[in-house]
Amino acid sequence: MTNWKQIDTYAKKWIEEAGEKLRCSFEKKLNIETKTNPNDLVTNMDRETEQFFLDKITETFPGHRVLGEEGMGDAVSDLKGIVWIIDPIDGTMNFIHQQRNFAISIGILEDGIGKIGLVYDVVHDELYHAFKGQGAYMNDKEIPKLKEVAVKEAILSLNATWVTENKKLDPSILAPLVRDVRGTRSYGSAALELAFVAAGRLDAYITPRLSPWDFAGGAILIEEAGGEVSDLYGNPLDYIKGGSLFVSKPGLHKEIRENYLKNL
Ligand code: 2AM
Ligand code: CA
Ligand code: CA
Ligand code: CA
Repeated sequence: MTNWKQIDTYAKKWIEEAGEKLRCSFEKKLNIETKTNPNDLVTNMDRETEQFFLDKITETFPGHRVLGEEGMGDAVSDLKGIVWIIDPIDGTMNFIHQQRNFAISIGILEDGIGKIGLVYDVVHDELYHAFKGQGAYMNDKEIPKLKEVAVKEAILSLNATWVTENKKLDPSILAPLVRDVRGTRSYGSAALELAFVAAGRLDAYITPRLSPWDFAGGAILIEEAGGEVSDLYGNPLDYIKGGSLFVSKPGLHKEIRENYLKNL
C-alpha cells in the first residue's frame, strides 16, 4: 500500500529545503546558459535543484519516476505508477533578472491522476499545496472554494506575446477578451500564475503553450480549490506532451470558451 502521507511529508520538506538553497544562491555568482534560443535561459541552480530532488526521490522512493524540465530524471513516456513532475525553477528569467516571481513546482501523479500539487513561491515563503480530495492550502491555511465571477470583473493572466504575431495563435482570438476583462496581468511563471488562480488572486490564466512541468503542480491546486482546468479547447491536459492551458474560476471557463474561444 502506498503511504501517501509519507510522500506528502517528504515532498513538502524537500521543496522547502530546495527553496532555502535558492534563496541562499542570491549571494553567489550564477552560471547562466541559453538552451533553444537566446531568451531560453538555464542556470546552475535549475540543474542543481532538479538533481537535489532526483537524489532524494530515488533514495527514498526507488519505485517512483521523475519527469523534470532539465532532463536529469527518467525518460517518461507513460504515466503508469507514481511519477513526480518537477520544474526546479519555473520563471528562470525572473529568477535571474528579478530574484522574485519564480517558483518550484511539483505534481505527483498516480497512474496519470494528480494526487499532490505543490507550488512554492520561494521569495515570499508561500507554499501552495493540495492533496486530491482534501482541498487546497497556502501555508497550512485552507484556500476558500473559488466563486463565480463575470468576464467584466475578471483579472486575466496572459503573456502579451499571444496578442501579437506569433506561431501558435491568431492574435485576434484573445484580443476581444483582453478588451472585455477588468484587467490583465503577466507574471512570467506559469506555476505561480496557476497558484494565484487557485488562491483567487487571478480569475483566469490562458496560454497556448506549456510543458507538463509548468502545470503539473498548479493544475491540482486549482482543481482542489474548485476551479476549472483544461486546454484551450476544453480537453483534459496532457501530462506527457504538454500543450495549451486555460484555467479559471468556475463558470467563467464556460463563458470564455463559448464567447471568445469558439473560433479557435
Ligand atoms: P521556465 O521558466 O521554467 O522555462 C514564462 O512565460 C513561462 O513559460 C514560465 O513558466 C516558463 O518556464 C515557461 N516557458 C518558457 N519557455 C517555454 C517553452 N518553450 N515552452 C513552454 N513553456 C515555456
Ligand atoms: Ca526553462
Ligand atoms: Ca517552467
Ligand atoms: Ca524551469
